[in-house]
Amino acid sequence: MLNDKKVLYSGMQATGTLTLGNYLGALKNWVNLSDEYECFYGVMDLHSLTVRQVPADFRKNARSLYALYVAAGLDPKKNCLYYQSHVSAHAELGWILDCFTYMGELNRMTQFKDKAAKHADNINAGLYTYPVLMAADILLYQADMVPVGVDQKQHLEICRDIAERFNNIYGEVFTIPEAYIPKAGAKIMSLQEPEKKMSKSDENVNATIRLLDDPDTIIRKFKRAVTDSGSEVRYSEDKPGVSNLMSIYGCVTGKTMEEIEREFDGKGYGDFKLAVGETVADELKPLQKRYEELMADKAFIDGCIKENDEKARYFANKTLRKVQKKVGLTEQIR
Ligand code: AQP
Repeated sequence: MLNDKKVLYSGMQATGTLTLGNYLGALKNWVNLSDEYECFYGVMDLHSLTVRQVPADFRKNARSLYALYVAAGLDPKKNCLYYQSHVSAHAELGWILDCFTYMGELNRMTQFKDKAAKHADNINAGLYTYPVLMAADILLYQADMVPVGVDQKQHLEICRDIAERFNNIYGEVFTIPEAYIPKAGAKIMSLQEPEKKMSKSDENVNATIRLLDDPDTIIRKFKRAVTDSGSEVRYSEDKPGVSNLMSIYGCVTGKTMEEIEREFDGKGYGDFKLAVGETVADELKPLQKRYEELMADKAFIDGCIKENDEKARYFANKTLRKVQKKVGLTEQIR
C-alpha cells in the first residue's frame, strides 16, 4: 500500500436511493474511519445486476450513490471512491474464486434465500454467486477490515473461508479480512414491518427513510411508523417498532437507550415519533445540501471518478496478476 495504514474495503449497491439504514449502519461510520485506514469504497454496480435494473434509472442511481458518498463526508482525495464495473479485475478474480467455492457453502447463504423468495421470477446464477464476487471485491485490495451491517456477516465469513482455502494451496496470497460491525445502527428495521430490515429496494414508500427525502416527508413517515401496543417509550424485544425508533434516535444523537427512556418518560408515542422525525431531518439537511451542489458540478464528480478508478485498477490488478500466476494461467504475450 501507499503507506503503512491498514486497508479497509466496503461498498453499496446502486439499487435505489440510500436509506437511513444504509447511512446509520454503514456510511456514517465510514466517514469516521477515513483517517485511520487506507479506504476503498466501491459503487457496487456489478452486484446490482443480480436484480433486474432499468438501465437509465440504474445509471442515475450509481451516480447519485457516488455523490452521496462524497456528500456524507467521504473525501475523494483521501478515500478511493470508484465504480466496481470500471475495474475489470473484480469480474476476473470473481470467476477464479468461483472455482474455489463449493455449492454447499453457497447453499447456506441466507441472503440468497431471502432474495430468491423476493425475486422468484429471476433467481439467476449471479444472485447465487454474489458472495464470491463480494469476496473478490475485498480480496483484490488485500483488505484487513470490512465494515458491514449484521446482514452481511455471513458473506464475510465465506470470503474468509475462500481466502484461507486459496492461501492453503498457493501460499500467502490474500490478507484474511476481519468484519467490523458497528455497535449502534448495525440493523435498522423497516418503519412498517419492524421485524424486516430497512432496505433500499423496499417498494413500500412508508417503510424506508430515504437520504434525499425532504424534512416534511421524513417527519410524516416517522409519524406513520408502526409502534406497539401500550404507550411507553421502552427498549425491549416485545416492542420491535418502538425499539427500532429508539435505536435510530440513539444513533443520531449519541444517547443511550436509558437516556432516551428517561427523556420520554410520561410522554406518549406521538411526541416521541415527532422528536425522532425532526432529529433525523436535521441530521440529513447538510448532507442533502452538499448533494445538490455536487450533482450540479459534473466536472468535479467526473474527475473524482476517473482518478479513483485508476487508483483502484492499479491495486486490484496487482493482486489479480499474482493470483493468475499462482494458479498457472499464462501471461499474455505483449
Ligand atoms: N437496515 C440496515 N441497517 C443497517 N445497515 C444496513 N445496510 C443495509 N441495510 C441496512 C448496510 O448498508 C451497506 C450497503 O448494502 P448494499 O447496498 O450492498 O446491500 P444490502 O445490504 O442488500 O442493502 P439494502 O439497502 O437492503 O439493498 P437492497 O434492497 O438492494 O438489497 C451494507 O454494509 C449493509 O450491511
